[in-house]
Amino acid sequence: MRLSRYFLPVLKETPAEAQIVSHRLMLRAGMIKQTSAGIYSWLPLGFKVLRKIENIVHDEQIKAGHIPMQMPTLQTADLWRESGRYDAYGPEMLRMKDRHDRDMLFSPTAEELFTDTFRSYVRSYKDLPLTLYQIQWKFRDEIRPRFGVMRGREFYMKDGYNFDLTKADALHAYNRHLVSYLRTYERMGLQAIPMRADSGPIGGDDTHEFLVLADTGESEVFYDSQITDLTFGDREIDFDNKDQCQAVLEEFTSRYARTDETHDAEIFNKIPEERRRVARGIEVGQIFYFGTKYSEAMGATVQDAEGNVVPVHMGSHGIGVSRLLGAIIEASHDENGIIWPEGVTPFHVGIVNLKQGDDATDGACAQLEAALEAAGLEPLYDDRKERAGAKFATMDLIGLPWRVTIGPRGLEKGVVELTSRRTGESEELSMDAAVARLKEIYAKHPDPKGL
Ligand code: 5CA
Repeated sequence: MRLSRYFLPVLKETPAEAQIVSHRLMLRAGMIKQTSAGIYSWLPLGFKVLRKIENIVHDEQIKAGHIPMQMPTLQTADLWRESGRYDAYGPEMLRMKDRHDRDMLFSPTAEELFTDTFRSYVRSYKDLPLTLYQIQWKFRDEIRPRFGVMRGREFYMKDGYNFDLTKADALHAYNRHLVSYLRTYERMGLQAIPMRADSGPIGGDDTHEFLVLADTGESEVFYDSQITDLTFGDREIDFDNKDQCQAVLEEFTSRYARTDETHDAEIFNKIPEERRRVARGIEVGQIFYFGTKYSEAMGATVQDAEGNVVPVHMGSHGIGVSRLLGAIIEASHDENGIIWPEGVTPFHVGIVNLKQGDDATDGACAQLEAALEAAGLEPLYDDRKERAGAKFATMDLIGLPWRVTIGPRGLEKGVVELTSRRTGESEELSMDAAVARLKEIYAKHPDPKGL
């Protein structure tokens, strides 16, 4: 992509309405545009990151054995009356009527619709276990939408629903989700800590929220500092192996980590004082086990091996896909702009031409662009007739993790300059060596396949 042909409406001024850095940077970098309170247009750069994040979520869900599908955003109120949530949900649910005066709503979550789909087709325990999921727009008429995509009214969520014969099987599904979420967040360069939480309107007793530590987070969290030493890393996991998944759950919940909703000062104070942490966090996901709450209310049953008709055990599992952009930026930025982790960057590398219009530098930039593309990488080439300083400022703002700068002086020596956005360190090397280095870096962060 060439910047002269792209649509990247960066802002010079810092937007006054944005209170936190991720919101400011997403507006300034031309990633999103507010269209009304808590509702955003996703401009090309923001859309590109959103898609990458979505595709990582798909990759990891599919690896865990979960099956993607898509539900409508508009649903009939009748389904929600069956579960009792139509009246219980309150003003966060956006309700509307169609032309026949039928009550409709914009889905804030989809337990009812997935349970209805299940009961329409599945009759036998032999078809279990089953986990279906979607990545779809949700609407919650939040009383205080704020912080950009962090607390939107319309937001993009992955929501998954497991259907199992027994509680033990459903808890294995819970653990599978926990493992797949740890992998998902790490692939995005994030540490998200599972913390015991409250289940709210979804219901059930077992629930963990995944929190990214950040001063601007909306949740107060209490944890033992040893929990932050844990990483999932590149270990192998067999998602069908109950013991393996249970062991990961036990490991990642072996230290005190709770949100304020479930915080217990008595237990917390038993941790050695130097390890006690009170901080803030951004909730980027939540997993629930709620047993037969929906299956009993809605008649989602199967025949077991003895021929008894029994309600299935269920849970639901969410990832805040659009919120993740904000969380990643909160965790990874500096005073000049965003610093994308390699796993989610919208373009792999920026090319800055220091002397636009000069045949030799223009030619070298085009050559590098072609070589990077041939290596399977996606460069963003700043080919505008701008000062070098303005080009660097744009690159720093939009946060591509690597930049190659090409100018006449370097070309005389046969070198280009490769700069890391994170460290600011530069190195001069031949064009071929720069391509080889970038290829090597991104071999560790393959682009998600997605669906
Ligand atoms: N049905 C369950 C699991 S699929 C559910 O709705 N869970 S949830 O309410 O916890 O939402 C899942 C995730 O969506 C949250 O962890 C959070 O990351 C994200 N989320 C929730 N509300 C918003 C919002 N207003 N704006 C942006 N993201 C949100």
